[in-house]
Amino acid sequence: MASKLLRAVVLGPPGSGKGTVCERIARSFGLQHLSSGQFLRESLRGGGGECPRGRPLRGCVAGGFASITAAFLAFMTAPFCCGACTGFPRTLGQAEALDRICELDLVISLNIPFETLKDRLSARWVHPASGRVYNMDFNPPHVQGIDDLTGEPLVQREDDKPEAVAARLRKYKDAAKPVIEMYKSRGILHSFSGTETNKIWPYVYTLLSSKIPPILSDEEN
Ligand code: G5P
Ligand code: MG
Repeated sequence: MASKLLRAVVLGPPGSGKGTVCERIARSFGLQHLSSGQFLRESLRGGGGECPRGRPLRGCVAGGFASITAAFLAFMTAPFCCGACTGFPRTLGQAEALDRICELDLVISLNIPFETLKDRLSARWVHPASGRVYNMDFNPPHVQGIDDLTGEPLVQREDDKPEAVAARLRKYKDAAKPVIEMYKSRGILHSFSGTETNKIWPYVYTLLSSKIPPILSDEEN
């Protein structure tokens, strides 16, 4: 049976780099990255995504979970599914539901200026099947418009259009405030501000390293 390693969540507005940071955490510390946004997109597309240890994400939907909360609680509490999570919890209700059954070790909150978010999201391209994320400035694919690993086409997310981004940000601010306050009062909230993931990352890495031994150095990401 797998032992408990660490349960962390990464919070932040759309485009703040939750997915990017969480991928680095997953690689550097041998954890799983669970993304509720990717989970929802997979579910809408009819499945196909797999969590890194081979359990189909769509199984949660097919398995009769009534909501994303129910599905994520099942993932977060399964012994094989310890890891770092982005996008969940997103509301106080979700945070309280998670709280009732699972103790988080730490919460990372990313604070990135709005102008930076808009620029990043307008340059983001994704590989829908895997959720791999590119950015034309930050981490471009080897061939423009093509996924590095599969050779399949990349697409832009519908909700990355400027008008959708502004609405998502407003929604995030309202929903996230009480969640952040709750974790702050617990003393497990760690906030990072800046405009560049590469500058934030070494601090995140150092924080995580104080809780769990890394398997890669921070430069290896
Ligand atoms: P998602 O998918 O969770 P969001 O809006 O929370 O969506 P998003 O857009 O996926 O978050 P991110 O993961 O924070 O953003 O950011 P990212 O993809 O890592 O980075 C953004 C871009 O910037 C990328 O192109 C990346 O390469 C680039 N980048 C990173 N760092 C840098 C840098 O330093 N410099 C530059 N130039 N670029 C950089 O959720 C989607 C929707 O699903 C629903 C909601 O409706 C949500 O809006 N949902 C839920 N609904 C209910 N309950 C839940 N728990 C839900 N979870 C999701
Ligand atoms: Mg994301």
